Amino acid sequence: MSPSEPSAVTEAQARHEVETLRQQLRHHNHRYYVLDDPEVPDAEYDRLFQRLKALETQFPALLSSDSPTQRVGGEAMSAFSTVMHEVPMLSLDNVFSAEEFADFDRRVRDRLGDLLGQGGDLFSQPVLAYCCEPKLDGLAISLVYENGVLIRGATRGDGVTGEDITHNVRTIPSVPLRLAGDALPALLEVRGEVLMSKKGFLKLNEQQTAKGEKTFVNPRNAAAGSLRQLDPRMTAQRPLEFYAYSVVRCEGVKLPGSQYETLQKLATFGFRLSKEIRRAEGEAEVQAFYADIQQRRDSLPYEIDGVVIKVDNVRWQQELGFVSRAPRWATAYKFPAQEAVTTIQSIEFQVGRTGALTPVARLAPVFVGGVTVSNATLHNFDEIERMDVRVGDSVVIYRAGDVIPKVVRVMTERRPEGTQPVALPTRCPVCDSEVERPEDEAIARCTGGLFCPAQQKEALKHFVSRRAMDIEGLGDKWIEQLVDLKLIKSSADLYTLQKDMLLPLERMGEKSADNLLAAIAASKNSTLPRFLYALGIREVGEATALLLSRHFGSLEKIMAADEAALMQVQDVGPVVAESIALFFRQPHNLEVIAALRAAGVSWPDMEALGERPQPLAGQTWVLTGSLATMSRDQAKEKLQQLGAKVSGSVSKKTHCVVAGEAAGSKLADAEKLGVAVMDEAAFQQLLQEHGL
Ligand code: D41
Repeated sequence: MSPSEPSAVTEAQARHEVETLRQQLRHHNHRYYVLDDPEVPDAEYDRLFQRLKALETQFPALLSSDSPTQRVGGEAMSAFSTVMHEVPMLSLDNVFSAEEFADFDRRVRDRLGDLLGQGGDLFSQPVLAYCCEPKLDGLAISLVYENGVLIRGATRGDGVTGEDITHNVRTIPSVPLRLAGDALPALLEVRGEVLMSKKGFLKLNEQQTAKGEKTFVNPRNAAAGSLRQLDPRMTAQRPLEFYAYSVVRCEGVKLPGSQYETLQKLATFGFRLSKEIRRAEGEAEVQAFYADIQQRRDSLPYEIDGVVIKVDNVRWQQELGFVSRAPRWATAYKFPAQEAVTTIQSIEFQVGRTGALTPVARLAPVFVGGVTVSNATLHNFDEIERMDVRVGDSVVIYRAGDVIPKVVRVMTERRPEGTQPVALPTRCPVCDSEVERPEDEAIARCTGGLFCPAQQKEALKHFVSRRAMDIEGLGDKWIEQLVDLKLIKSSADLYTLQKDMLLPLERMGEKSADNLLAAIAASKNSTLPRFLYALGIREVGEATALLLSRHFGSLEKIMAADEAALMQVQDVGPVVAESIALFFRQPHNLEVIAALRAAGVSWPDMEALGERPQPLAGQTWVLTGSLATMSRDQAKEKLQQLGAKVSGSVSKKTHCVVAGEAAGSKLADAEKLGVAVMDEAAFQQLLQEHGL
């Protein structure tokens, strides 16, 4: 049942439920707004809130002015002085589905009636223009400017009164202290969102860890905590940003009659706007905007929890007006929840490529962020100890895009009796070898090495992966079977596989067996950096493998290098050097390498490559669109051979962008920033000139 549907309860039952809901909501409000320490995810709060609202709609007699539905927000913090908002800061109603948004659109058009019809022709349905904005997940604030000078910043508070945080907002670099331009309003009040970018948040948490201080749960809490600092010097050190989204008072300058254009006007005053803001004609275009943003959500620089859709025409906004504290002309169109509460049914340990034991929580299935989730990672044993997660606990899990869901918090207040702390296994759950955990490390490992089937499987999956030996079609399922049937143990065994060994595998046909063998054979022609990366040496990722290859030129030289020699390589420090040297001291690894070479795995000599002049050294290049003559990875490899760094995004420091077919926003960025752009033909020519 959706929370807004009428339910079959009597008024007496409803009275009881309403009281309980109000108590719960007040409690959560206090935790959230006053203590800044929420106990439940927003989605659970929303659910309670929607239920209360539905009951109050069904039984208007139960409505009372002190209901949480009649007051959005919390109390002003006592340490800051309280300010009254000249124009109340409204809240937003929510819709959660395409149907609900279509209803909103229909309601608005019905209300506008004739007004909207004017100018449209007789046969077409009049469509309404909307200003579409991402719903930034930060804190709403209000800024007042007199004659172009910032005189006050205030939090939203309960919408009527907030806290005076002028000293703190002044430290936020994207808040203009003085408006730009020369035709300035005598008075301007701007509303917007203060937030912390995902990058800024990660960096802040790193610093907090380094200082031995408490880390923040998410960017929103970090922004709230930073804005609430009593000492503005503390706030100044936090990477806060301000994005403007509306004007409520403006005197002395005439503003455009459209929300979208008003925002553009704010940009000319020096305010920052989200780059995602668009104007949409009609409901269908809004739905497309929503779908597009939802799909790109994870790659945005900040967290958002939906979009905000506003009637673009300001005169019509006034016509539509407000209901209680929310405008009728705007709505938040929310994404499905990304956090949810569930219980832990068991905790298991998975063994990775290097033997690391990763604890995984098996969960009571729960719907979160659009999918049902029944597993979540707990990262490592330290994390278990830090959170004191136990089997039977209620936990908050979080899921971002395609990222593996993780347990973010244990609700110890709901812990059942008789639970036990989780113990680190003393033996590997896969091969029964001893588990070791060095004093100073968070990670516990199986000591079985490549005798452990779990480590064999993971090492093989890495070896065949696209950026390593790139054996197409040899997926995880085949590797699991091959190892379970003891047909292979190490990467070298792959090259001894015969068709009659493959055919008994589940779901393996003649054709797939032939294709697999062909792909394995093709992988024998490799490159030194790929081969080195494929070996799976701890601490040696793709970039390090490339640097090592360039520096030494041959596998023999790398194998012969001692730790001092290894540390001559760019980016190789003592930890990496030790790991490499250790790897090449293991007789087992030397045997596998010899067997691989005997099977015919080879690469062109890189000694010559090592001395290749690096005409693009010190330059940063960006690839965009698809190239007809090579894959993006191949193009990247070639650019790196010429000494260039290849980056994923365009900035002022980019030297050149190579634009293939269907190049998108990166090309636009390049043009905006005046960065050189090269097409595929020119790129080909450049490569040829340098013998590639
Ligand atoms: O990005 C946001 N979080 C956002 C919040 C936005 N883009 N626009 C908003 N517009 C409004 C109205 C329509 C009332 C001017 C809002 C909010 N309000 C809002 N933020 C917190 C409560 C209300």
